[in-house]
Amino acid sequence: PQSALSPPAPSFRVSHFADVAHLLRRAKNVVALVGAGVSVSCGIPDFRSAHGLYHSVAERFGLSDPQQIFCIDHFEDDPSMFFEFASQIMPQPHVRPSPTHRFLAELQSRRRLLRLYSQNIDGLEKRAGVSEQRTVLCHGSFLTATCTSRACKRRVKGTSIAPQVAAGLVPRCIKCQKNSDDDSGGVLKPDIVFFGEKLPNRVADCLETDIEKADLLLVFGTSLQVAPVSKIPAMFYGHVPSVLVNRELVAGHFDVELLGDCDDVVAALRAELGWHDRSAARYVDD
Ligand code: CNA
Repeated sequence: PQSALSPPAPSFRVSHFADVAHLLRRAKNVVALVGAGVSVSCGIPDFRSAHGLYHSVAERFGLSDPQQIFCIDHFEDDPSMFFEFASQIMPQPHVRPSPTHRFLAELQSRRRLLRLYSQNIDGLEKRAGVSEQRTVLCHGSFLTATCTSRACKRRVKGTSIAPQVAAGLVPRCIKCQKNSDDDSGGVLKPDIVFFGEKLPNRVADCLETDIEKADLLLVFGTSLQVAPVSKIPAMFYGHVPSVLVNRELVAGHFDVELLGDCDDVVAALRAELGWHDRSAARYVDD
């Protein structure tokens, strides 16, 4: 079937488009799991690729293990390193969703999307039009931030700390500042999930019902190296067909592996499906 595809025609190691298109045509309850790879074409680097953020972080801060910057213990000892870096991962208002984000929104508008589990913190799935009800932000988001002072725990909107985060400064809680003698105030930590923190309850709650209902699993742009999200695909094996779309092979037992850039794979799949209606996948802010 590859020869029958419209351009772009990427070079995939496995070409099972007709099979995947067939599954998509019949599917009514697709579960999608995405990682940083779906936002790379938007100009947001992933973590673990050769030009990923981990390499720049390791160089800039001289860390042997760049994951340290996202460890909660490290953050509690010294949040300044995280905030020096945070502007690079904070969602920027000018960034547009990728064709893959729009494809996920298209699955929703074609009433085929049961749920999108996203490990990303850039908010681009929402900007593409995937509803909050259909989305599970497994690693939280920058939409809100919480005061780390145990006595306070005040929650604020992410926009209220955005200027400080953009400037590389540690945002402090105004409420704590008013009550403290030394004017310091608790650190306002964006509500993204650090290593050592629990995932939001919504992940387990949604999985409980979605595993029963799903009829297809699509995994896009993730190295599947971060637990416990890396364990999600295995929960669906055997119940539903599973498809990996990624630049490289990752650990797992997928029924189909489409290797290449996810935007190219999506374009080829849409061509195979005959989904040419661009209005089905419009940006919400268009
Ligand atoms: P990762 O470990 O960096 O892996 C990314 C994967 O995507 C790799 O296997 C790449 O080969 C693959 N990839 C890169 N570009 C493409 C592409 N264009 N098409 C297809 N595949 C591609 O990132 P994960 O998401 O697996 O790791 C989980 C972390 C990364 C989560 O906690 C995220 O919060 C965190 N992260 C998020 C963002 C974001 O929100 N955009 C950016 C960077 C990191």
